[in-house]
Amino acid sequence: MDDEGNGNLGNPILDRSRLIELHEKMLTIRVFEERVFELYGQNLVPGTIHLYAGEEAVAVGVCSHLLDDDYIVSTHRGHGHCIAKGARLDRTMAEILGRKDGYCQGKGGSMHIADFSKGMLGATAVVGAGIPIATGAGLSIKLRGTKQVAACFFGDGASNQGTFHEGINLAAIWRLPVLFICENNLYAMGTRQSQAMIVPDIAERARAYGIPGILVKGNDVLEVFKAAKEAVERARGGNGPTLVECKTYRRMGHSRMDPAAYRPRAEVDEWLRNDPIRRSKDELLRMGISDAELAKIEARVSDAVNTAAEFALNSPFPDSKEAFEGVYGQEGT
Ligand SMILES: Cc1ncc(C[n+]2csc(CCOP(=O)(O)OP(=O)(O)O)c2C)c(N)n1
Ligand SMILES: [Mg+2]
Repeated sequence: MDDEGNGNLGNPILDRSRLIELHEKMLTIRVFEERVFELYGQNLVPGTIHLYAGEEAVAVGVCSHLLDDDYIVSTHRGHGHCIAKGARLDRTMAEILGRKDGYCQGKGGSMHIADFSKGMLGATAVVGAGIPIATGAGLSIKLRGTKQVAACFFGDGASNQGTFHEGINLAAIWRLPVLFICENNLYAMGTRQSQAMIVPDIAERARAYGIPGILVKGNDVLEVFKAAKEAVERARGGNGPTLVECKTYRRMGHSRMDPAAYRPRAEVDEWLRNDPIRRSKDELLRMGISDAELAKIEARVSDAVNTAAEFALNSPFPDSKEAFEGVYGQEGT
């Protein structure tokens, strides 16, 4: 018997084939991010990058409940959100590399990817700016009377912005179908959460808006999956928003140039041991997956990322004549 009294090697939250899908998606994000890091080192990525490695269980656990016409709103750390929501790896990589075949014709780059065909409303470099956008998407859903939901990802730092209060308060009073997903990776750049707020758990703030707040281990994809299921069901059932706080950790510094020396070594080591992909792999092994099956997954992921990188590297840069196409401002203003 397992802890849950199941009497077999199944998992009470997810069956094996579904967990394999989630594991593969998380691994895809990890390998994709490792490739972005390499390409950045070769001077092939314009601007900077904020890698999602270490936080994969959050995007994957949430997006695995969403359909193509559900919405997500992302952040400056958004590659994982795009991939989890079903964006193509090749066009995502092309965008990061500033190439014409990218989702925004290479004009947005790492921090401004959008793919409306998959309900990915966009990333934003302005911390907290996505929260009212998700509330707006929720209002649009409610006015149109569909069963869609909108999920908004944001960090612990963003939860101290005024937009957090305004966005969640409005969603609460109008009972909008929004999931507010706080990715609490314990730092906003080099500022520890405890230097920026007194409450230890951001989920507690839900009480101020009269909505449910759920705190989960954000590196455990099963826990995130379970909490997101509850929040999606509440939203689709017309019962309003939920705040889900996922405690997680970035494997790297805040951005490519940050060595993250402000993080104590013991803390980093503990979180690296608690890696989300290591956890899902251990769970799959417990369920009886063979080494050969795991190797097949790894090979599939590696091929997919290689193909995406090749596509992006072969894509041309946009022509300077197109610089003002697809933007709101008039040329010369
Ligand atoms: C409004 C605004 N203020 C400050 C910044 C600079 N900045 C970029 S990322 C960041 C930290 C964000 O922390 P958090 O919301 O926890 O997200 P994380 O980077 O940890 O994923 C800051 C302060 C910004 N981009 N926008
Ligand atoms: Mg943070």
